[in-house]
Amino acid sequence: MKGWNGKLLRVDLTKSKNVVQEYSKDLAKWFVGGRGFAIKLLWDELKPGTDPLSPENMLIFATGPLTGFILPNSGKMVIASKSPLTGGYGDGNIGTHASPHLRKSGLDAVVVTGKAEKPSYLLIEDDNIEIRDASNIWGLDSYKAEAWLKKEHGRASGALLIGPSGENMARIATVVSQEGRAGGRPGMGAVMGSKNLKALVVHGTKELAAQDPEGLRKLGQEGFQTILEKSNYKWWKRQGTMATVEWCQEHGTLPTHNFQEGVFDEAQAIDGNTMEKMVTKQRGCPNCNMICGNVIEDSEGRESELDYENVTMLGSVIGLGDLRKVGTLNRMCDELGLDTIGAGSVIGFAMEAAEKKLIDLDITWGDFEGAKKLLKDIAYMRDHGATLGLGTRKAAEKIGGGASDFAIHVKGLECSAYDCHLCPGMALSFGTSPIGAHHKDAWVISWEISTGRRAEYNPEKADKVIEFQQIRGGMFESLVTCRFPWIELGFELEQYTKYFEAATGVKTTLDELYTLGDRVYALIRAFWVREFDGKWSREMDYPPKRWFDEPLTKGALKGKHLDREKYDKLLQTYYDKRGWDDRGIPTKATMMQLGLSKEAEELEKYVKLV
Ligand code: PTT
Ligand code: SF4
Repeated sequence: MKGWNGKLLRVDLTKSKNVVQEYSKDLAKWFVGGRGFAIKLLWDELKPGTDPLSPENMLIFATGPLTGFILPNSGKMVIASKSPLTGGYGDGNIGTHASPHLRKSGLDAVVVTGKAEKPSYLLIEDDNIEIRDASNIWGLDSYKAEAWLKKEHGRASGALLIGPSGENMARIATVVSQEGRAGGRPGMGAVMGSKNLKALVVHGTKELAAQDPEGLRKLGQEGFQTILEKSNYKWWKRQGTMATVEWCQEHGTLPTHNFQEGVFDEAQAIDGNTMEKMVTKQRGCPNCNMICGNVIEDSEGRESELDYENVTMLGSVIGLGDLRKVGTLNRMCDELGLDTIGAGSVIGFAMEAAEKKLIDLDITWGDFEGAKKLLKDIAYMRDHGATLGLGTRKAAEKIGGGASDFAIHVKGLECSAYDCHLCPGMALSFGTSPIGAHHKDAWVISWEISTGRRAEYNPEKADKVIEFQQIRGGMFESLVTCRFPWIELGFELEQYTKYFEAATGVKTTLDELYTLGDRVYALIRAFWVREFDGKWSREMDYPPKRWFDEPLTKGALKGKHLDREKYDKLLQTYYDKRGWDDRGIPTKATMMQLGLSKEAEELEKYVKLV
């Protein structure tokens, strides 16, 4: 089984034991890697109803068969678990040196269960696997803790770690690496903290075996060259994801003041052009020649690595029009290990709740010092932060008084930075994303707007959402490489089938990889339904209420809002095309077609399948 190492590491922190296991060939064949592995392992092994913050929950770090080879953008990894933020399936994708190192240690994945007696970190150095004492770095921010770990284990090693927010189990805590990479928005950092696990440090030196090493080497070389020759390359290197600020402002989709508006008066002050004048260096993931992390000096003279989501959620969403100050909030999130999207969303929510006098908090739109204080309070789960750190949905439920009407989330995961008052396709993407409101699976907004039919609810929008979910949510998350060469520069998708064949010796087609996406999606949906004990309805796939009920009051889109009836029809079209029933549950026939007959049987214990 070349390409795959065929082994995963299981660590039980309660018993302080670990074992390297060979996994079945079927797992590789049907679920490939990354997200595919994660959902299959969670489905098979996690007891339904497990408390996400209990020792029994499983925390999975999973690479794919392309990870770590010298191929374009192959330094990524999926981190997955049952989410303490949503109660369903959660994962994130992070670029980190830990990814190639894990593969070079002879492993494809690590599954962590249990809870260590005291703060610990997991060390993997090829076959040497140890659970080590982390008491001296527990409580440190992620920058300081990573610096200590690198000193101890060498700069070349890779580390994944949590900051204080993960230790305190803030539900919007993420996993961080390399001072500016983050992954696992649905509270993966809190799961790590609940296990007393501060970090995972990996150093692998073995050779990663491919079926056709020479062919793969050539393909990789050509791939890197093709990227350099793409017409968009130079523009990408200038602004990376930050070009999206200007684009969203122009199209009225830049979320502002907790998604009340789609334009921000001070957008220019936080956009990519402003950033270009401030950039001091660029950083990125391993095996990448189009690195996109733009570093600026923040308002306190420290480095901060910017991305579109970070800047918008900590800028326009909270009414802050000063890029260096936004940079400071962003840097704090990285240090504290807080997801910037979750953090910006709960702060925007808190500002609105304060304005409406639903909470006794002295904070107003754009209040930089107030936002700084809230970030710390959330990370340490104290004062108002103890409520807000539960995430927007739960905080709103606790606060009451109609606060849920302006809690911007789907299934408990805060929306990433796209206002959808007039983007039904993107709203459908948020509604049906397998982890809650994340743009990562189906970023259809650019297509939707550029076709000039953004206000329509036509069936092509459901098709596009599904196609993107197959490519981005299925294929890239399971092969585990960065999708940016394809979506940002137009790198050819067919190349990935060639990489797959040269790495594993298994011939595949894009259609087969799309079917893999459908399989992964059906099983993730089954997992949610099982975790909700069969109590599932289509309302779970609705976008935030605000986009239906509160029209925009500013800009060219003034007066626009989503139409509930039309959205519901579009959702039905989506279900029909996916072979899911009216509740949004895969039918028995769909499950069988995807090779999930055993899983369908299990699901029938919780809900009657159509
Ligand atoms: C991702 C989400 C995103 S998506 C961003 S910016 W983006 C935010 N980044 C954060 C951050 O930084 N610090 C922090 N404390 N919290 C953050 N939360 C937010 O998390 C990221 C890039 C980006 S930048 C994107 S879109 C692409 N995402 C990919 C993906 O999901 N899959 C894939 N196969 N390739 C991808 N390539 C791109 O990677 P989550 P990274 Mg991230 C600092 O994980 O949980 O999915 O949330 O991984 O290494 O930082 O690269 O405009
Ligand atoms: Fe990482 Fe950006 Fe390169 Fe993708 S393009 S691998 S996110 S640095």
